[in-house]
Amino acid sequence: MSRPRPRSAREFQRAQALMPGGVNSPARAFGAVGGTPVFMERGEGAYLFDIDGHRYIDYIGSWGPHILGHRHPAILAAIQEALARGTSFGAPTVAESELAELIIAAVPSMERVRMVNSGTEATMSAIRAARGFTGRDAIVKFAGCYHGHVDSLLVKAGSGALTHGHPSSPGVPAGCTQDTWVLDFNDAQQVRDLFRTHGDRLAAVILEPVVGNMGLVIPHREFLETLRGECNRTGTVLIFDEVMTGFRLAYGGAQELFGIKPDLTTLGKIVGGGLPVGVYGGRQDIMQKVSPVGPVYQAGTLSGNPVAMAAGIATLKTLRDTNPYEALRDYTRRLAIGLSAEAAAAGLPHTCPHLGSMFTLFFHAEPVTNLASALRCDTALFARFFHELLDRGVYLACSQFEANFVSTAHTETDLEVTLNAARDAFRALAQTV
Ligand code: KE4
Repeated sequence: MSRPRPRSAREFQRAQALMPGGVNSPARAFGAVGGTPVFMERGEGAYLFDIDGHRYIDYIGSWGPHILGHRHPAILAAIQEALARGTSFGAPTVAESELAELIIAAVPSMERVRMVNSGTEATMSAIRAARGFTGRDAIVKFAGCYHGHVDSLLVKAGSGALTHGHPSSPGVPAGCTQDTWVLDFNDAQQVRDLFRTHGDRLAAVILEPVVGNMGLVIPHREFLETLRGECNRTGTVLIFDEVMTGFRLAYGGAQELFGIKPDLTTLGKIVGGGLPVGVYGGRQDIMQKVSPVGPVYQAGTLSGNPVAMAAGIATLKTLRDTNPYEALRDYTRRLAIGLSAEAAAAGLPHTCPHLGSMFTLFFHAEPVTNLASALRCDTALFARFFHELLDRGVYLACSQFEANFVSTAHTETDLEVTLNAARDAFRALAQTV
């Protein structure tokens, strides 16, 4: 079944002599699954096409942005129309206000927003705003959650940091993380214990309200409610990092789904429609601390770039006006149930949680509820599963510790092809375990 990819192999060799690992983001390096990363030439709807001429059903969607599939006509038209007026002016544009209005209408907790260029910038800036607002230094994160490569948050991080085995990165001085507490996700008692002893010192808690960066880990409602209550009691800023879940799980994100209102929210991925956009925002009294109205400095040459704004506006308007979330949930549910049935038929221990248009197939029989349980997955088996699917034209996230994404472009035929490929892949695995 192997699909020869000689051009990817040659291009990877070339890239490795130019960029660390031959990539511009470790998540793409196939570090967790081995083999040579596939160099892509173009995307179309639910599909990616590599430089060796192979087509893949794409469940990464550029790690989340392409909820509407590749090259959605409304997004392309908006980008082209913006390009006709220029690429960047270093001055305010109407498009920034238009995207801000769409975000604020979709996410009521975000009373004021600031555009930046990546999820990392958004989380870094949100932490700074929370510290500036409270005058406190200590922050709390959860093991396995990934919030971008922010110094103070690269502690027991997920995603690529987990995949590449460096969840706490060298190069980050102790001074950057000495004020970072790391608790276990979904452990409400740990939260209560920490807040009881240190609550008045905590500037912020930051979490992925629904985790994608351990693979998909769904929160216990009590955990989220405890966080909200403890932050209310101590004046700690509750930050929902919705870079992945924003506009993904619902138009209003995970906070709409779970009915929990954070003080600050970070966004990325979908909000830029495939172009570089991050956003942070929330309570007006906190955001008023941000420069130039307040003393918390944050800036960016290309922040609010008009071409990226146009892509974000077109994406959000399309999601708002078509409301595809029920259809996305239905496809994802049937896919996850089908994958689980095929894995069970092959006798392979697994769980396949799904929520909205996100899913992960874990090679671990018990539910994955936190980092410790995620680390019990059979990552070697996952790596083989990944390549069995890849060689059958199905492109999953190249790590056990990532979520997969369904788009509005995925069809019934794609679902059938995916499940047939998974059945054959599981059978191939079962013969060797
Ligand atoms: P970026 O700086 O990569 O735009 O966003 C960082 C980030 C922040 N918060 C959450 C919840 C995120 O998932 C991310 C980035 N996600 C990874 C995939 N798990 C991006 C892929 C990559 O690093 O190449």
